Amino acid sequence: MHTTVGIIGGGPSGLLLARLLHTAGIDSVLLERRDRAYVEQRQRAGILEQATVDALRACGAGARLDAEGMVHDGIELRFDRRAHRVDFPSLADGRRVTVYAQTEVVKDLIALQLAEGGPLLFEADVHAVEGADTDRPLIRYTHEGQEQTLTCDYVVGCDGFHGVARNAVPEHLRTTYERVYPYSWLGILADAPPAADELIYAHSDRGFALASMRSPSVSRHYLQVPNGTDPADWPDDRIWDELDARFALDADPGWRLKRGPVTAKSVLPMRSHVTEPMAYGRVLLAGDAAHIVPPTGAKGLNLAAADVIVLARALTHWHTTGSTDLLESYSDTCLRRVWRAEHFSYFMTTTLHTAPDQPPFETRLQLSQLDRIATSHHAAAELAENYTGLPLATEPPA
Ligand code: RFL
Ligand code: PHB
Repeated sequence: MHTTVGIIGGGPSGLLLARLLHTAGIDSVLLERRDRAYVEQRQRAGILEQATVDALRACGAGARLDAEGMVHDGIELRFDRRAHRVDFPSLADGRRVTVYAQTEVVKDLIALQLAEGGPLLFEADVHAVEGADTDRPLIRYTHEGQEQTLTCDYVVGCDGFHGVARNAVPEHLRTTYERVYPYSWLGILADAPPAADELIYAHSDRGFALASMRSPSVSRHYLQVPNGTDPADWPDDRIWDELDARFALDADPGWRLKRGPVTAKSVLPMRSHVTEPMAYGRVLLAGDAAHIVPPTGAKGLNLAAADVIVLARALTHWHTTGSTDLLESYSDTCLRRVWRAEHFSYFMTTTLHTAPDQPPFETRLQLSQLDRIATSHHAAAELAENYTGLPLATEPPA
């Protein structure tokens, strides 16, 4: 089998790329190792930047997003037992974010691609990418018990952090930057109305907490926990009590989260990771395959979308003009934005979490920084601009 663009991985980056290419009249084959139900149920991110929303609309996946997505104009920061709201439109040039779960984005993109796109194969496990430095790179995969090969003009690795495509960049040309954090998140889904109209990020002397949502009747909350935490050690009542303690406000001592049945519970470790470059020959990497951020800045899914928006433009330019200019600058163009999001995610994470054995000096610095955001237009604007998403660069740095 041959295709123009072979896409490995059916997460948000692979699915959105397949749709953007389809819209541009470029054929692709998408290979996903898991089954459809697994991919559609994986609980992950929830915040979409405007550029992500625009790309989903442009490729025909906007209907349910527009009907069910919740547009948010800000977030609340709680620290030192007080609350401060960061207003996005007034600080960041009218920008807002949309709360719409990754699970729903993935469901919408899969339904569209199966209805009117190129082949999307589930349970197609890729084990090798060969010939990156030739005109005909090749993907080897197993599907329905058979060994298969797919030759391509270009291969895009959208296969996440544990994927195989990254190995197509020769080791001596690859640089990896990484930071692992000394804490994890315990995340829950609950059949309970959200805590407030907007998300609440809390710094407390008991650690970080985040109150998010999936719909007017479903909440998604997170607690900082030690690495290696077993969710079984956290019965529902313990989770709710701890969330309430971390969100406590002196000015409103009766404030409590709305409780309800907990329907999912999991622990996720936190990591920052960048692999450079994001391309070698005719193999290009996008999304978590090339970079990971800790989720505190809500950037992972949006960075994945930004990569494939830039990549779809570059592939379309090549397909219509024969010029590989934009493909050659793809890695540099993306990495500039990736590093900004890496810094913002690191900043949000290290400002809001309390490390084990954190010296009191550092806690005072965190509180000083949060107070600065609450009192300085410039400091708040810096947060708002990064949170709502910086403009998509179309050119590499000069
Ligand atoms: P994904 O979503 O990991 O998709 C990669 C896909 O590739 C498939 N795959 C293969 N397919 C074929 N052959 C192989 N050899 C393959 N190897 C892998 C996988 O099955 C999978 O379907 O990457 P993508 O598309 O780049 O999208 C990135 C986002 O998913 C990710 O950045 C965010 O979800 C990050 N993230 C979160 N971000 C937030 O902003 N808020 C969150 O609460 C949040 N929670 C999370 C997360 C990431 C997690 N991971 C990756 C462990 C929770 C988790 C658990
Ligand atoms: C989520 O709703 O899952 C979510 C929201 C904001 C974050 C991380 C996760 O920073």
